[in-house]
Amino acid sequence: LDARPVDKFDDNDQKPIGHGRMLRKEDPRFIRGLGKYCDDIQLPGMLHLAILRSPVAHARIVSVDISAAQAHPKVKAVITGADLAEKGLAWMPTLSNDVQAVLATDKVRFQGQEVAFVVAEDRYAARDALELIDVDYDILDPVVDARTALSPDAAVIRDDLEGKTDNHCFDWETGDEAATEAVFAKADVVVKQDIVYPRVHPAPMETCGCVADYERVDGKLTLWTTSQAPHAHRTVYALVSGLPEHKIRVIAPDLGGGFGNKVPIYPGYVCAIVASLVLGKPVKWMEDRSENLVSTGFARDYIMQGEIAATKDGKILAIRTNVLADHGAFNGTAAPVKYPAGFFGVFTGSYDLEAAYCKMTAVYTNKAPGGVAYACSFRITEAVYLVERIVDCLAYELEMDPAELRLKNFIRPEQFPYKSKTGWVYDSGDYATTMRLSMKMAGYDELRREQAEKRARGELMGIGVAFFTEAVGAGPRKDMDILGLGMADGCELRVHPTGKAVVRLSVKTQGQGHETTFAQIVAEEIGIPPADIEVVHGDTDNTPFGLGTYGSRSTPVSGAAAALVARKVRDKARIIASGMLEVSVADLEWTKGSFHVKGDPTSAVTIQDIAMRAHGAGDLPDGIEGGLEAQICYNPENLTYPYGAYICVVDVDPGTAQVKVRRFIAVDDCGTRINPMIIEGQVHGGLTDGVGMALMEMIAFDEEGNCLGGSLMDYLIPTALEVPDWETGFTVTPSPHHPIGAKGIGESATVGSPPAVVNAIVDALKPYGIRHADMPLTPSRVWDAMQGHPTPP
Ligand code: PCD
Repeated sequence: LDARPVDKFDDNDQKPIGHGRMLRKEDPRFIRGLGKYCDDIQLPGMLHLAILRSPVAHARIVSVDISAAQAHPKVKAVITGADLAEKGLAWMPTLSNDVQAVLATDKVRFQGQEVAFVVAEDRYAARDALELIDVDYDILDPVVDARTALSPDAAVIRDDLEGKTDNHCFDWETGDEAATEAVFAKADVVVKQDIVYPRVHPAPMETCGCVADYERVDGKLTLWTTSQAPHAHRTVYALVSGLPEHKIRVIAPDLGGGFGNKVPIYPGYVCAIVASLVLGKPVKWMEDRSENLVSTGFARDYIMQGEIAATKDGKILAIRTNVLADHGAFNGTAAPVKYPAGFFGVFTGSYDLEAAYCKMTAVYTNKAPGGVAYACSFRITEAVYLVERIVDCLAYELEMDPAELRLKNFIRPEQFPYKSKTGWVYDSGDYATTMRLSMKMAGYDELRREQAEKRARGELMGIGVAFFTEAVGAGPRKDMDILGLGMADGCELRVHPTGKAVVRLSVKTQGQGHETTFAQIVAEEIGIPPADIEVVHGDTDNTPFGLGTYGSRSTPVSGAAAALVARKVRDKARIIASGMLEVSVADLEWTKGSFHVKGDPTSAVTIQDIAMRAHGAGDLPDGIEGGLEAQICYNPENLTYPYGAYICVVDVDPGTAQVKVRRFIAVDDCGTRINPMIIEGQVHGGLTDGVGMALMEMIAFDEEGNCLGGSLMDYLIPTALEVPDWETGFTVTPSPHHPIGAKGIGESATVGSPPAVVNAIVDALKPYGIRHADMPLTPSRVWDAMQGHPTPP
């Protein structure tokens, strides 16, 4: 392993970007178990924190008796909501300008809510002591179903908010209601369908946790934490705690997956900080699996009604939707402030429409807070599911082939940049080419013939088509901020005297390979091999400010920053080279890794020569300071709009209603591809996620508000057994405004695959006259659908 070449850049034919199989720089440590995660942090004198959680969904807290827990010999502190309230720390802001209880004071509002915490000498003692705390709860009626949350007799969950008399959270709309109504009125065909995207959970392999270490002498707080956005978290801690920001260092070490779960600030982090401040000792808090599933950011939970209007020959005219959004007990959505429904506005999909309108109502319920963008650039997953399902419903009613229907309605290449009817400016695309490639790879016509034969024999084979467009790469900062922090990202590049470099990022990899791909981007621009470029990330003391990794924004925003900072260094290198070669700057030509005098390739200086010169003795050209480094902050001009065409083939067993995903063809277009192997891995992971959501994942609740998905025995996530060998392909349509033309890819497959799988299952069930069934399509749900029973709410 040690001898393994990290990359083959020495081979001069290989370009750092797009290099076929460049291996990941981080993998030698990961595959040998040498990654360093939060729970690996061990500090002298470190104490352990455990959280007491509410067993019920809705109750008034009558009393909390901690005396027995305090008496436990290994316990150092027991803290309740009342203790935090005294210090003004019982409530904290959420990322969407709501407030959330750090520890409950008045009421508990969801099962699993934080009620008190214990700090002890070891993890076991801390957990044991939780059992010694006696809480008297006065049980209240829980509000579990979003559909009845606004009924006048529903208990009011958020009576902590002044003047609150119902469970209304917010209203939101986009598009043109009247124009849409007019188009619907003249349409030949209108199809309406209720569609639910159930509550699911990101469930990363590593749960959330932290180690807080407050040094009383120098007043410095170091927080090792599972954070996808270390800089933003640091600022929030500074604002809330009053600790000076330069005295807070947030370190996100290796993360065992994030998937949006590690974007919010959870009460546990705040508890650990408080504990370290109070005790003057390092304090570790790590969730267990159930705590993660029951209490941390969920995703989706949208109850949607979709309507589509078309001509009888299949020209789609308009889409309209009404959404009821379940936000749980506190609005913990992580989305840019101006977008309470995230980027749901892209529900018009990849189609050229005359009009569109969405009306949304969000409600509070007695469920865990969240609304995180689980592999979904802020609610795009829901939007894509809605449009791709409703388009299939239209195909069903018109008896048209779903691929043909899509091809007929795509935004055409010459229409880009395309402004959608809800105001989004799609940067570039050639949808029909990507769709046709996926059909070719699938052998689409042959599949349809096979299906017809099987249907004649009573076999249930389904072919599902989905085409998606995402909007990823938040900023631009004029439109987008989180808690007032503009969505731009910094990048710093230093080239050392010997020509090795360090690039410092504001984004934070969670497994997707930034240590490799950002080195590739810089290598492409300044010609230093990727192996000679160290990528530093996840430490606020050692990286420039920026808003972090989620919504597939690292490549669109920080990737652009990395390219531009490298160009800035190259510009300086050019001036130094002109001094070295004693020619004017205009007479120099750049070939990968060196400058030479035009027309004389032998008179070259390499970037390494220039680096030594920049740091060496003697004069530099006028006005040039020593050193070879630069820093920038990149504010994206627009989002990037990756897209893809997915085709799924399923077989449904008519006797057991079990679904087998037999084939899955995914053709993605993320513009310029930096590392094809990593992209393939991202797509494989996302497709697996999508199959999981379509077939088995759901965080459900019983009528008392008990979470039924609190373990991996109950919340089923897919394994290699449930998924086929993926068949992937790609087209390349660069983003016109990104310096290297790259778009995001990390979430594409999770966004695009659920509708492909569901469309395939519904297609298989066509002989039963079924037009729609709700996820997750477990055997029992498919069976019910086959018996003509609608999906239960
Ligand atoms: N790339 C390339 N090329 C292109 C693009 C991209 O190569 N064109 C690559 C890069 O570099 C990186 C990846 O790929 O590495 C990705 O990217 P992006 O798309 O940019 O993204 P990011 O930002 O980086 O990341 C993020 C994402 C998300 S968002 C999610 S969910 C998930 C994904 O990522 N997560 C994860 N993936 C993954 N993987 C892993 N392994 N892990 C994890 O955790 Mo959210 O919002 O958070 O929900």
